[in-house]
Amino acid sequence: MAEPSIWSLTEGHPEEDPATSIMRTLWDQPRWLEAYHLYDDRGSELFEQICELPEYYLTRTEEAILERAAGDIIAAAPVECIVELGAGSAKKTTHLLTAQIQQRKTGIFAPIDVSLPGLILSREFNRTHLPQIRFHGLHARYEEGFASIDKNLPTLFVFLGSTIGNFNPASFVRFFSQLSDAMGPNDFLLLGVDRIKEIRVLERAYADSQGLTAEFILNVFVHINSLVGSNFDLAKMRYHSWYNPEWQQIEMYAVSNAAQEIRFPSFNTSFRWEKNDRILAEISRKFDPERLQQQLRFFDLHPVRHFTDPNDWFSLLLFKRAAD
Ligand code: AVJ
Repeated sequence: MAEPSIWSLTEGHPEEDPATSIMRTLWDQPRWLEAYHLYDDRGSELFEQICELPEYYLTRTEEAILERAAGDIIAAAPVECIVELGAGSAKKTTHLLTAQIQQRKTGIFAPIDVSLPGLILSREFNRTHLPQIRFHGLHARYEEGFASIDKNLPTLFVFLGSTIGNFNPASFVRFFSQLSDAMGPNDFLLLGVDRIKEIRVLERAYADSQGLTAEFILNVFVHINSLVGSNFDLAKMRYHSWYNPEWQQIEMYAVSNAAQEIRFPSFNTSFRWEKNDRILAEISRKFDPERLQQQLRFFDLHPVRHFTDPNDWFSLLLFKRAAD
């Protein structure tokens, strides 16, 4: 019997389950949500549409850098396997896989994602366009996926799209500790990060004229209702975002239009969501690449190369894991 090409690790894992995460962070002060809840099927679809928006420069800027740098990156990282974290439909990674085939004939591609439709698209794309690459999808959260990675296989970990910007300082540290532990000596990490820049450019990217970003952010409450049976009502809330210069991050909120009772029947509890009170649904941190390179030394990740675009808006950073 053939092995499945997409493995699911979402059942029976020791990590906190989504409902518990929601019930924990909504009772925190200020109320907030972990970003992965945004990526249900609808959310993932909306995010793919956001990537096409004229205001949302991140995706196309990163892809242009990657297109140009893929050959250099693969040459600098002699690996057999490419693990992509939060891959989505993994369109951008095609540049790396193509360079891998050109330079080494074969390879393994192991995308990890919490959303299944993207993995399925990516598998189809692989089957038709990159038959020299063995596909091994993992339907899981990153931390769960790490456990099943073979440390003896020379691997390039790829974390693109400035997804790292979703992590607050505590999750940032946890993420890089776990990632660094999962990496074998001499493995590589390619990290795509959005850079600190003019506030107007930043704010426009998260307040598009079509209202897609608002729809994406508020959709998380539809998803939460279906997960925990709560009564969030999209007609009684609005989207608000701004760039917090002190924390160097875009903050994306749902704001209550009127005092309302939010009930969680299966947990036998509720809270009063006062008019104009906010729930922080997502943060998107912006980075200084040199400073980030310094910070990641703490996790035994050493800078190898830095690629950017003509505007210095986005950076692709290549790191090498130090041998223990
Ligand atoms: C997927 C986390 C990189 O922060 O720019 C886009 C998510 N949210 N528009 C970002 C997002 C609203 C995106 N990341």
